[in-house]
Amino acid sequence: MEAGVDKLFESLRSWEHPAMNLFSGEALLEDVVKVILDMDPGIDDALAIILALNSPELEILGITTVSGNVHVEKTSANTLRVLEAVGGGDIPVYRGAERPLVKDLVTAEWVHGEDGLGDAGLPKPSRQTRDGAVKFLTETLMSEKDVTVVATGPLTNIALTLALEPEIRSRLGRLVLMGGAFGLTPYGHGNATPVSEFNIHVDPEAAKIVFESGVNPLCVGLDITTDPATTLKREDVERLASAGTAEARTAARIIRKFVERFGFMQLHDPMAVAAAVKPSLFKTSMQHVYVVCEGDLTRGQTIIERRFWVQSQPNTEICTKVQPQDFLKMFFERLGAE
Ligand SMILES: [Ca+2]
Repeated sequence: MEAGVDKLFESLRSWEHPAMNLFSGEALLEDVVKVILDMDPGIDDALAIILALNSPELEILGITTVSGNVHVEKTSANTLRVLEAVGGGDIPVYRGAERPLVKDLVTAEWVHGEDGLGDAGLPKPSRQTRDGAVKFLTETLMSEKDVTVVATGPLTNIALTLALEPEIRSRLGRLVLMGGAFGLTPYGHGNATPVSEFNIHVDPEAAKIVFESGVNPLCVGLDITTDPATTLKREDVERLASAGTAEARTAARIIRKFVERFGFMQLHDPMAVAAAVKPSLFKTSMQHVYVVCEGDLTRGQTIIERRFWVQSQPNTEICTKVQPQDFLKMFFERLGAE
């Protein structure tokens, strides 16, 4: 019987029309998307790693780290700690930018804990990260076509990569980023300042380079990630903790203190992974985005062009809606907490 199934898959794979999708929305094996995750774990980055590892639609080529929620020394160690907790220990991790391009680093221990992983006491990693995140990004994106990059931290590594090797702009499959607050929904206001989202706020010059690069990023911003319908609640921590998988238990451990304190947990970074896995869950809008680099309150603000008389090319695809139930169903299922 199994041999028969294998044969069927073999014949499907050899079909001449690779875009043919026989499983209504589910990826065929040849549709597997090669991804690099660029991140600053970070509680929600940790959940994004776990979701990505358990998404058969994605092949993770490597993870690059950056300073953001905490210093890159910690975000690098945290990436390894999460990978080792959920069986992803063989994925290469490359340490990236220590500080933003121009500004001084701003971190968020008050949100993510002193260790950046919710002070959950996850064991120290048994291996080291490798140096050279930007080198890894550049070499991989130049040697492999159509790789998707999912960036869920400040965009320092990505900006450096695009600046070093402009040809990557046309070779990149897709840049999906968690970042920005665009005012396109009632939730699209800031979290680092009243108008700025944290990732863009930390390194606005890098974000400006990325938004103006012509790669047309797909932005999963606060407009959808802070919609209360998509957040985890107190009871969800127990649901994860009591599930039988290492993935769910690790997630529960990492988010527990945050949820006890705030009463909820927004799934910013996992939603960016979901957008790479299943774009059909999202509605989007093409807009021209300006990034503000100056001002205590306005640094990192992402403003969309709304004046009809201004001729501007859209440079960004912004998510304006996610199906909350479908997204949460995917999240829980893939962590093994159905
Ligand atoms: Ca992050």
